[in-house]
Amino acid sequence: MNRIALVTGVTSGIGHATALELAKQGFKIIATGRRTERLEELKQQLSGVPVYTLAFDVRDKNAVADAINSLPDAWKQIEVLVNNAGNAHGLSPVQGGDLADWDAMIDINVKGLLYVSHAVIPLMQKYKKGHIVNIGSIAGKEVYPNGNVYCASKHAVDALSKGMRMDLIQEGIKVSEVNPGLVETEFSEVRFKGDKERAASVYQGYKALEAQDIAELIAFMVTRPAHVNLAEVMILPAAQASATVVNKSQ
Ligand code: NDP
Ligand code: 8X3
Repeated sequence: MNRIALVTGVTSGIGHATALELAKQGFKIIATGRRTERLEELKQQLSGVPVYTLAFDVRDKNAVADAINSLPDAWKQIEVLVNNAGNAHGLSPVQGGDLADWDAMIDINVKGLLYVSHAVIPLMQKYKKGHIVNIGSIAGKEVYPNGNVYCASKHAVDALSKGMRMDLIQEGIKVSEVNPGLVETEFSEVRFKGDKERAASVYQGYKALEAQDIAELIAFMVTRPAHVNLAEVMILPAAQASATVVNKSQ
């Protein structure tokens, strides 16, 4: 197989598991994130699999374009793009919101996804083939108290996924969206700015999803026959019914 998948945010959580799972399915991996030492670790972990690492901040549109343009020709035939890089920053009422947190969420989750897509889509257009998987969230379908800007950023991902699907259909490029509920990753540690105890409490009293659960779903989506597009999937822990209803008594 000579299929290439670019995954953003492979240095942790869902992106890391997705890179490993797609490699297992035979994809060559373009692995991106900011933490270069973790990119190198992933490369070691995938020894035997062709891996190309690109370190950039998705907020920096010039860095994104330069990184994608710097790929050797053999790596430019990207078939699958997983727009995964993203995070929540803070959980507070809008009247007490931190402007830096708001900028981070909008710049990373929304504009970053757009910058990476803008750089990769022309490479897919060349071959009239491709599959973009955007990682949205249940927070892109519902709003919860204090989730204001994070929820808005994921609602934007939801709108962009639908819009991209419409626009790219004539290019032969599939667009899918995966909307996870609670997944135990570094997500809450980032949201709560390194407060490990508070982060751990988010996942206590029930069995949260694991990054691997999402990775397997993504791998399934991108290995369907050419005529099939799993356009949108919400994946929740069995203990979760909505963004705010979680059975923590298990
Ligand atoms: P993690 O914090 O474990 O991973 C986030 C990844 O995003 C890291 O690899 C990080 O890499 C990368 N990233 C963050 N900011 C930037 C940036 N500015 N530039 C480049 N890369 C960046 O979280 P998850 O794996 O949980 O999150 C992955 C995606 O899943 C996100 O979009 C998140 O919103 C979404 N999601 C998560 C859920 C959950 O409950 N965990 C539920 C629903 C959706 P680095 O720091 O090295 O740059
Ligand atoms: C991550 C899930 O519920 O914390 O997108 O927003 S949630």
